[in-house]
Amino acid sequence: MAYDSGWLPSLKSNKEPRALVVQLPGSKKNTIETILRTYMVYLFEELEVERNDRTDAELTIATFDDLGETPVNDLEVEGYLIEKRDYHTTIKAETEQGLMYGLFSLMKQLQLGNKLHTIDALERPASPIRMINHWDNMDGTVERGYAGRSLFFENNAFIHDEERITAYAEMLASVGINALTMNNVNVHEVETYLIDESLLPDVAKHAAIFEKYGISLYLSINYASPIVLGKLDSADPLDKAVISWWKKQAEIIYRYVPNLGGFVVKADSEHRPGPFTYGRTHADGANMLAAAIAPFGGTVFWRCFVYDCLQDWRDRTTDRARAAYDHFAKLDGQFAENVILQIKSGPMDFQVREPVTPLFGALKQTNHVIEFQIAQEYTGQQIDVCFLPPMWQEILEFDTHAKGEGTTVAKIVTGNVYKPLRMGMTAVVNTGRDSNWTGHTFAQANLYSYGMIAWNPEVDVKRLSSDWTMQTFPQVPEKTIQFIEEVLRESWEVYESYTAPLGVGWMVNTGHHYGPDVNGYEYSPWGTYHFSDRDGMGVDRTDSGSGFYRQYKPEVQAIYGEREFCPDELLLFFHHVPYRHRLKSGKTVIQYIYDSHFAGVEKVEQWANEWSTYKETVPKHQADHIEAKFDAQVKNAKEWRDRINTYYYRMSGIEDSKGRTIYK
Ligand code: GCV
Repeated sequence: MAYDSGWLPSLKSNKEPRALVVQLPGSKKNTIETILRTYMVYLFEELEVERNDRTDAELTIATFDDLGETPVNDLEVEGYLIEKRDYHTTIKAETEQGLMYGLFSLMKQLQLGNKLHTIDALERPASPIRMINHWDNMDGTVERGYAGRSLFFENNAFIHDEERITAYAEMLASVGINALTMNNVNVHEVETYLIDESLLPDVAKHAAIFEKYGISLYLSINYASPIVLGKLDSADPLDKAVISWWKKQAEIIYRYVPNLGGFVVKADSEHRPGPFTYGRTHADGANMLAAAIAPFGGTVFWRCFVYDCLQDWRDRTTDRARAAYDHFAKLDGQFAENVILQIKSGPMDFQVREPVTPLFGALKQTNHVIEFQIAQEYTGQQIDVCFLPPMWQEILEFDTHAKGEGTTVAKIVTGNVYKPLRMGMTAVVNTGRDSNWTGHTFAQANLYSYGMIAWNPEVDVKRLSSDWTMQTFPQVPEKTIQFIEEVLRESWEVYESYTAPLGVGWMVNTGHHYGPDVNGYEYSPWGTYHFSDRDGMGVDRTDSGSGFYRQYKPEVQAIYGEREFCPDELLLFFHHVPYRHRLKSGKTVIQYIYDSHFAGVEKVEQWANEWSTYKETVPKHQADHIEAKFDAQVKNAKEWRDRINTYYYRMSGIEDSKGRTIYK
């Protein structure tokens, strides 16, 4: 095998030195059998899978139907029950998909060292949509990909590596992911043909593999397809010729790929075509596509990442942070039932620290999902370690106050506030053809945890880091496990400490977005500024500035709108303050900048040093790989520290109170 199986059982797992007999009575269960034969074999010395009853079976996997029982506990399509009785365990569910999730969960418990006869569970996912988005291009590149080339494409064609795609589907299904787009939301010329008869048979083959694991395949489509493929002169959503072109195309698409989940659409965003060209709204655009695929059960995911990327930096009245809310809040209730809005978690773009977008809480009659970025575009690019679940958890726990106190984002996106909307999560995935799937081995923990959080947003994030570490390094001493867990848990705040300070964001190199360039985006058209001058820095989004904070509910406005109530970590997102402004910690902004940048580098150096004592305890290829990543992270952190500290020393002329080295 050219790739490892991530956290799933593998050669390195601890085996029980005994046999296990599993019986699979009733319906077909081919996927269940495949999973058993692929992974359970690593957990027991000998494995027997039996289709008929066996008196010595210790594990039965069967639907209620197979067992002739009435379903209990409202498990619906995806839930499962693991029941233990006198050394006999049964996984029960209403469907084979439910059984599959039950089996993965059981194997996880076994991997964590629990004995079969002690395991029981009753689980149902919190929301029906648990999706990932690939940003893969057909030439084999991956936009913002840091784990090798595309799993699906090369040389403008499909690769068709069935073994790898099957292993991938198993990995995703093991953490409950049930939907996937295979191509970039920036749909270029070649990828526009993914919905054409020339490529649909290839799409169908992939949809069939993923379907076995309960994963619906979606395609990102080009809004201008009627022009590119249909040779029409317009893509106007209200134009009869356009409507009928999409209708016919949908018939063709679903003839080839009857199980296609539907489309993901990036329209009127970063130079992509969209309904604005024709003076139409995003509801017009989305609904037209939705009507075309509705007869086939298709769904349109419509992205809300719509803003002016040709802004004049001199124009202080435009604020990119306002854009998603300004465009979409007013359209609430106007979208068809099979449209789901896809909303980035923050109002800007996956920065290491941003507030939650005010669009959560503003949509009461519209299906929507939150979009996270597992790919570490702005958070270290899978070179620097940055375990993202603590950030996601903070976002999900944010109280929008939309329907009184306690209206958290988690409650909204799991459909517990405004029912009965179709809700859930999606995320830009971090995988590619690297043997460990994710570039940095530690970045696997982000994919693993995303699945777990999408299944249950209330999951204990500490458990995620420890479960992932123990499953991924099953034969490693306790001390090494503790070290890895600690690094994961601290890593987001450490990354934040040596990069752009106090929520201001950006300051990255333009284009590729790795490493520091304080003014890289300062005079650009992207709406991404820090407004530093000799007196202070930060973006005024209060009433004296863009007024963005008013998009939140009054209780939230009261916090973000006032300097003294605004949390330190978001101060510069909402306020322009003098360098000597005192944070809640008592430190001045400038001293905080110096201190956090020195501390961040020290921490990363400490990790790199400590790794040299732990590396002996993990397999050599992983030890060397992690060492190389730490070394690169130290280099990156130092560059950030010195650029930021020097820049702000030169701007402010204020000395570091501790007299450390700042390159003046
Ligand atoms: C796929 C950011 C990224 C782009 C990405 C875009 C999006 O701007 O830098 O690479 O495009 O977000 O989410 O559509």
